[in-house]
Amino acid sequence: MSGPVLVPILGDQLTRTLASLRGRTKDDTVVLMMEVAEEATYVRHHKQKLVLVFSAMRHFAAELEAAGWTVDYVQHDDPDNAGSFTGEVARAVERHDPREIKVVEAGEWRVQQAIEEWPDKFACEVEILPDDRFVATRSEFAQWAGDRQHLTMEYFYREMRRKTGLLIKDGKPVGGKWNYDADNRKPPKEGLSAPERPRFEPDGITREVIGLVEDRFADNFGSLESFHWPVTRDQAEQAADAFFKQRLPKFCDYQDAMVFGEDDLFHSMLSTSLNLGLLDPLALCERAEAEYDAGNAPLNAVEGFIRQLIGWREYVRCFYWLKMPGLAEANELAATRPLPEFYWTGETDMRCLADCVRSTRDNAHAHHIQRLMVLGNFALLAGIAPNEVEDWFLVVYADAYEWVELPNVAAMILYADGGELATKPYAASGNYINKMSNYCGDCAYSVSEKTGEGACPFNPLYWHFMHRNRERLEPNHRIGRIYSTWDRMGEERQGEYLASAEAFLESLTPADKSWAR
Ligand code: FAD
Ligand code: DLZ
Ligand code: SF4
Repeated sequence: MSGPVLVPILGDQLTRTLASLRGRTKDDTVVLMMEVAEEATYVRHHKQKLVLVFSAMRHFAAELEAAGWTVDYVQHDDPDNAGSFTGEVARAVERHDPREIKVVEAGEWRVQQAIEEWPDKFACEVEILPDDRFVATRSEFAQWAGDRQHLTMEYFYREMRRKTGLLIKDGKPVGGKWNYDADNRKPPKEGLSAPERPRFEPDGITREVIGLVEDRFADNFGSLESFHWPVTRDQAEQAADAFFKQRLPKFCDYQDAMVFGEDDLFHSMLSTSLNLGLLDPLALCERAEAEYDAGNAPLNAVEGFIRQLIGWREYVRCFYWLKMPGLAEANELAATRPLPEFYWTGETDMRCLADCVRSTRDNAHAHHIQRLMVLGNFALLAGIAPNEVEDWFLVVYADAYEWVELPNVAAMILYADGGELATKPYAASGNYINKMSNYCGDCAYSVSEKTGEGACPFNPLYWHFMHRNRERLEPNHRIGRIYSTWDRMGEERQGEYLASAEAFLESLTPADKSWAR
């Protein structure tokens, strides 16, 4: 075979310096990009995610073509579309008779399984390259994990600080501490709101994709009324510039705060661009460090932002690859309750949950603490089956890919991995939500009431969760002491908590599973 080199680029590999493009000559390469039904339907993605991925792919193809690359682009509505990556690569092999296929490994296990079959399926050479857009390699992480019982993120993060040299001076962490998280828990002040972030009006390409999604995915979850995500590298960089100028200084002070109707506060809103490959995480961290060096942002903000990227983001990716495929089936706490319907409709009197679901539906986004301490905490306390929660989180967010979603859902919020990632479950009663938000004041439930019909449901659910998981959780020294409080309550009070929780759980309407798959 003497044809060109075929370079398939997947929808979350929209990076000009991708390993499969580096060093290639343009007249000897055909880039293949494929909109395929299999990816659009393995779960029923939020409409904004579909628009985002298709629009960003089409813009990226145009950018490559403008730079002189040959791009073979297969659209979703092409009548000959084979519907899968493997099927489309097979058709491209027929068209181009390539001498070699060079592809960067997939971000998700499901897709990587398919790619690993290509060397046997196709007659030409197939080279699968590591995705080097991350700081940590999978083998480096596996070595670090070794036979540690807990894979504490903080220690991994320190390794990444040393590896990158970020906020390191003379071999020591700048400011003397590795982590300033303790300074990052300010409750919201009255009237707290963040500066507006740039919103990008849909251009012709995006409008065409909106038409496609409205036509073919009309019944999927979510609103398309306001689609403003960055879909090109230029737009993503504008969004990053605005974050560094306007939000970074307060990024950490209010990182755990929640305000009714304020959907992103001081968060960066950069995860969609990062996960598509439009932004480079290391370059963002270097930029954050430069803001600190220039005196434009305090150390706690800059360290916190860097920790999210070279700490948590890198850590969850490596954790995913270390634990798959078992992680997708993990259910340490044997949780079996169906997902309640209000996760889709937002129809609940719990004001915190209603607001988080509303933001999720309108924006395909909710910020971290809403995902963790409201939506996630409720699923944990109520004992929702991990597969149902995982599907929901994979469907509803524009930044959701299994490599980042699954560790956060299965291990961080549901403790389904048995505590390798989180040393204790992130379980909290209404008190926590009340302290960190302004949700409770106008809620139909009373956060100060512990049991009975009008009590905040998080209060009895918290004790129901602790009680039913006692055998597993009591030996954990980080949480075990809570049981002396429970025991001191006495049987009558305990009975009131358990009866209130059970009455509430009984009242939940299960969701129709067809929302997700
Ligand atoms: P910021 O608050 O501005 O944080 C900056 C960046 O740090 C993010 O853009 C993200 O890239 C990274 N980051 C922060 N926390 C995490 C984390 N726990 N794991 C990985 N990266 C992190 N993030 C996703 O990208 N996709 C998901 O599908 C996803 N699902 C989640 C599910 C649950 C239950 C939880 C608790 C968290 C999840 N996250 C996910 C992590 C985090 O909530 C989002 O990255 C963040 O809300 C995105 O908004 P932002 O860009 O404004 O983040
Ligand atoms: C999320 C997504 C969707 C909805 N559609 C496509 C697609 O049609 N073509 C494509 O290349 N990528 C798509 N993606 C992103 C992929 O799911 C993503 O690249 C894989 O998760 C990588 O493992
Ligand atoms: Fe949520 Fe409870 Fe507060 Fe209502 S009272 S907003 S349910 S935490």
